[in-house]
Amino acid sequence: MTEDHVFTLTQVERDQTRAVAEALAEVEPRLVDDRTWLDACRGMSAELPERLRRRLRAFLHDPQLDGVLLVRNLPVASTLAPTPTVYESVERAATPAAGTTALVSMQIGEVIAYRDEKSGALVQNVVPVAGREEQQSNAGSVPLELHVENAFHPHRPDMVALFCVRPDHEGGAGLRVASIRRATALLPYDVRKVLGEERFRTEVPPSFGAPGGQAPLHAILSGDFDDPDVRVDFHATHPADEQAADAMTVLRAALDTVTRAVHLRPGDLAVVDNRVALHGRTRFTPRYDGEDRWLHRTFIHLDHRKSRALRADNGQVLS
Ligand SMILES: O=C(O)CCC(=O)C(=O)O
Ligand SMILES: [Fe+2]
Repeated sequence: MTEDHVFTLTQVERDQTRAVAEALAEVEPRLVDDRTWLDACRGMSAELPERLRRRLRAFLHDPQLDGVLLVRNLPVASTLAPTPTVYESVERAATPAAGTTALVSMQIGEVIAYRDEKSGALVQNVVPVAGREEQQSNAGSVPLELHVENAFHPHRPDMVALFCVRPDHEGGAGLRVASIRRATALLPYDVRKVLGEERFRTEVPPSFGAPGGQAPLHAILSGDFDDPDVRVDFHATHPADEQAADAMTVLRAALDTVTRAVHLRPGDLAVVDNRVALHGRTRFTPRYDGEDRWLHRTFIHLDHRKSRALRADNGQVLS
């Protein structure tokens, strides 16, 4: 990958960010999901370094070919708690790391969550969980298939932010990112046409109370023919007919060709544009010793109003 997608804070900018995150960590009741704290976070996100805010603004205008922005050299804590080990772990405490993740996310848009996923918490932990190694979720450690986040959901995130708190022991775990903007050029016209038709279904996870019956048909590519949005999860999306299956196979090969692995280091925050890029993860070996790989994750909507009917009291959680 060219380095166009990387933005590195200077030491001065890092210190400036640390000061904002530390001030935010003092805001009562020091809970991420609390409305008062979130209001403070939204406001304080305007105090992030100007160069970073400009870069985020440019990324919102155009996510470039890769559909990912990697912000490096954000502040990290000098002492860290052990990596959580439980399933569905979330970060309710407004630690500086959770605050940093929320500050950058709030500068991009509105942080949202789903009542039916990770108990509706806005900052979630991505950690390996013993016994779930083989699972196609962020608790696993086998390769995680490329996917658009919550591809089944009509109000899926526009952006996904992943902040590295702690890397895996061997530094081998890679966040995989594949951009449809890069893959489209590799797709024959006829394949693109099929992918643009409602010939695919994406399973709804049981936690979202899958209504009896089949998930609705949807297209994988939509919008502009030459610069489409993408909606597919290679674990959960299924073709409805043979031609659709063939088109998915070609799409998958094209995405595999353009996939890049990003090895996140502490203080790195990846912003993935969930409309034009898929993400996944390479294999790694957890030890479950409190020092395992640990990311904070947020979901971001760019037009909060669109999901208003699903959010009680104009809060952040969709139900
Ligand atoms: O572990 C990773 O790098 C990404 C996991 C993932 O897909 C997610 O948390 O949404
Ligand atoms: Fe994901």
